[in-house]
Amino acid sequence: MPDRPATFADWAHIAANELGDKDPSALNKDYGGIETRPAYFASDVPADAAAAIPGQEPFARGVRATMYANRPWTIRQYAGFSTARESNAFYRQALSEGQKGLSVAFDLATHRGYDSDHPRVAGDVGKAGVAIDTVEDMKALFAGIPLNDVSVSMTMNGAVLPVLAMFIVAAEEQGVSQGALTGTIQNDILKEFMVRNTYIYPPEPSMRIVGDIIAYTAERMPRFNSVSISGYHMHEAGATAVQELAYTLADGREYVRAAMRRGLEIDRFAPRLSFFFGIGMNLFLEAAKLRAARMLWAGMMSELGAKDSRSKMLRTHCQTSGVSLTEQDPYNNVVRTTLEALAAVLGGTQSLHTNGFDEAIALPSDDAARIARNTQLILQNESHVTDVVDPLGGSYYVEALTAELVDKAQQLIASIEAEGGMTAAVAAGSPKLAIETAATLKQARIDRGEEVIVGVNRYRSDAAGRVEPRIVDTARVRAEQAATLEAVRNQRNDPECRAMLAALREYAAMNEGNLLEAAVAAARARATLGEITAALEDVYGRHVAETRVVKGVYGDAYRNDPEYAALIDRIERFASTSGRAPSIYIAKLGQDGHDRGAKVIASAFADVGLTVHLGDLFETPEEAAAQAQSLGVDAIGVSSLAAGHATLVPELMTALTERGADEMIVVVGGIVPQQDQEALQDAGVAEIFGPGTNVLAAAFAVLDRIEGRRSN
Ligand code: DCA
Repeated sequence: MPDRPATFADWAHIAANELGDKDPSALNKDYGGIETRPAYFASDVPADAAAAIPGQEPFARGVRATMYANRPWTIRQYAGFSTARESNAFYRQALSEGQKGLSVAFDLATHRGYDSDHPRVAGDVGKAGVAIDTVEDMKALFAGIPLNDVSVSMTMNGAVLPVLAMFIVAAEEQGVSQGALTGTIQNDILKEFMVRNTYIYPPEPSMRIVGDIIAYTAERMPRFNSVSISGYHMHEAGATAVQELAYTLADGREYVRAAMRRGLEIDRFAPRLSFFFGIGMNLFLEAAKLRAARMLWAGMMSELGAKDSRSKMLRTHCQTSGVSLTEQDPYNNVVRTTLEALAAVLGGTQSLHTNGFDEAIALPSDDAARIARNTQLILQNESHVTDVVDPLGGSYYVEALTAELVDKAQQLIASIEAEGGMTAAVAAGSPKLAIETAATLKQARIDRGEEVIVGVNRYRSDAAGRVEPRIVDTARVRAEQAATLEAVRNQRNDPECRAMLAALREYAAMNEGNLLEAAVAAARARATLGEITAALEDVYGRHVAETRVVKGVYGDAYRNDPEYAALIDRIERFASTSGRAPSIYIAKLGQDGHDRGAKVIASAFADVGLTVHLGDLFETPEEAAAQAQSLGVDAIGVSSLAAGHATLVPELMTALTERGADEMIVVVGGIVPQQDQEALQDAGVAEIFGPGTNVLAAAFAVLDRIEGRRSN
């Protein structure tokens, strides 16, 4: 044994006996630009890691000296569905069973600033979250929940002004002043333009709204976190760990700069900026990611001039990964979520959501929600992981990985800076394209079996359990919401409400005043969410994103693959007999902006030789039918990830029939529960591709259908 710290070379010497002719580097792994070796040693640990103390800058080992030994993380489950009344009952039950904080999921109609009775949102109301139209809904949502005691996070970005305003007014009418409110508003619009797509206005006015909220809360809501700078959605869209870190922190820097440009002093608002990361299955990488994030933020904030140590603390919420869940053999998801939760805890998260095991299928059932919550309770109460602060500190591997992540993320952050900062990069679309490329690569690796997913591309089982998901009756929710809306509109003082909306419009048009302050006054006068949104839309307009398809990535990964070659061949034969390639229109219907699946499919199908038209986001079924017909495509592929399909796909079929285009093949991909599958097939849908579908298999199936239809 050497009397100095061991090195990789020492190990390689010993390992040679087991490796034979194989070079040790054959065991290296690539985690999206981070290359790991099969063994780590004291010599791999950077010198500053040994000096790190929990609770001390740059906080690699945690933002608190005592961490969970003194106070465990907050169990904060993201939930919301149907009406405010039903969600309220769910929250109260959860709080009585050990949950500590609330986290509200709003439906897509609310996200995009439409009242529930708006015709564009017929398929979305109450589906992927709770429907909120007025202060009355917000009051019902928190009835019997003391808002001076329970901290509330609200995932809202597009319609952030009316939602936060209604929350403030609901609390006020519950007897809790805004200064006493604790919680977080997501208010992170930049990542919406990159991945999640629940924006409303164009980037520039959207950034003004973020700034107004930071300013308002800094002054009047000192306990409230003004932004939850989110990497989660990038993670879910397929970003690598380095991309998630770099883009999230670069977004954070952009918000700080925007607030400073308004004359706010950095240490006045920065302690209330918070973060949100996604946690996937790579246990140590994900734990190291949180450690690296804290180091990067502390450095960045010092550079920006922060003096207060609290301004440099990266406090974060984490959520286990939704895309890591599988529809096949769904009980495996309990195990996946447990491991991801452990990674978040080992990384030192402040607050955590664990997914329900049935979330690859639909909204979590009561059973799945209870098990998800209990996963955290078991970690906190039975596993003893809370007893010691940062138990991974000093691990050769984790410390080296942390340093490597910091280094690679810094390089990417520097390149964003060279592009002119994140707002400019987002406008140019470069981060979005980089994430889409990473997602397509990952899909190709899964389809080729290079990444194993148990129960999906290996170890499939016929005995896999089924689940009974929660189904929301949108028509009923819409009817109830419409009745409340009507009552509110009838009972309010209309001239006063109109005056408040006019003032809001004026603040926007003149670029003066604080928009949140005006929105609070409008909400108090019972203006609806749709009206507040529309008042600003009059001035700012609604943003329409450009859709682009990544080319070549999927095809490159498949070079030399016989099945891939067979598919290409078949498409070429089709083209030579028909005089053109088979064609498909990929549509996203309703307000569901989750477009990773649609983008990956569009990109892979284009690479195999189909003519692919990618539709705009947020189309109505009628608009999609008209587009597809005018393009003369053979098939329409609808991607549905937010439960709107049950209403929207049958409407699409009707629209096609009415236009005399019912020979067009319709396939659906995404999250479609068994119950809905039968209804969709009855409506004439040719194929349904669930999560985990191999993309080549899907392309073959679509071709079979197109050829079958043509030969009939
Ligand atoms: N010793 C003493 N006090 C502690 C300790 C400790 N070891 N750990 C935490 N605390 C205190 C904190 O200082 C904090 O009080 P403060 O707000 O007055 O400073 C309080 O306990 C709450 O702890 P914290 O760690 O801040 O946890 P949360 O209130 O749950 O906030 C945070 C977490 C990430 C900052 C917040 O933005 C959040 O909850 N985000 C959730 C976002 C979300 O749900 N998104 C859904 C998609």
